[in-house]
Amino acid sequence: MSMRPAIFDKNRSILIVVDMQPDFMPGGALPVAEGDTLVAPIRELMESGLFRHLAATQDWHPPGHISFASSHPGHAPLDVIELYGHEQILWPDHCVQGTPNADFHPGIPAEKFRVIVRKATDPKVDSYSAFRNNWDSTGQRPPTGLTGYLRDLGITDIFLCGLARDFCVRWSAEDAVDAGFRTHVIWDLTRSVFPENDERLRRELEQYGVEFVAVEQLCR
Ligand code: VGL
Ligand code: ZN
Repeated sequence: MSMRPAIFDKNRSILIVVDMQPDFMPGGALPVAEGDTLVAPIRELMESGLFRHLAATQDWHPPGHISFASSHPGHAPLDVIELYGHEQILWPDHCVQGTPNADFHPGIPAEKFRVIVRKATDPKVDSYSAFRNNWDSTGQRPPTGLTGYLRDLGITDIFLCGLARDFCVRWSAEDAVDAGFRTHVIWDLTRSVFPENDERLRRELEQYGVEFVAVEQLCR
């Protein structure tokens, strides 16, 4: 069983709340089962005072984004195409910039975030991770700037929660490990688009060097 990190330095830790937007919740365009059940416990964690530093990501696509099935005639949501040499899942139109369902869920106290990364704003490139876009036409994964921001703050430990466990949380966690941060996923404060693959996902993240913690172990 995972435990609260032995050394939890409030000054060097940040909670990153990933994509807690209505489009990823039941009734939204790309609903994640039980996504809405995370709102109250994430709010509680944000208000607990355990974390001094709070950040968020927001999926923020321009209309007609390349990741939308609607931008690829003849394709349907969840089709997989090749884009710049990598697999791209095509999604329903979701989290379109400025639409109500792209806002933070009203139960998330967004005024507490000291930094908010709006991602997937490049019309031609998808972005799951808080740290880097997916691959672009030149084969690069351009950084969002968050790594440098967090290093400048003296952050050593990143705690991730939110949606979706198997996409934006996963990619953020792997990039955080690659950037040299100790990386913790608050597993019970995440949910997957494809929960049938959760066991394998957890094993793969563990192998990658991600640590897992349950919220009640943090807040006890
Ligand atoms: C996400 C699919 C497409 C996520 C965002 O937040 O995990 N998944 N865009
Ligand atoms: Zn998206």
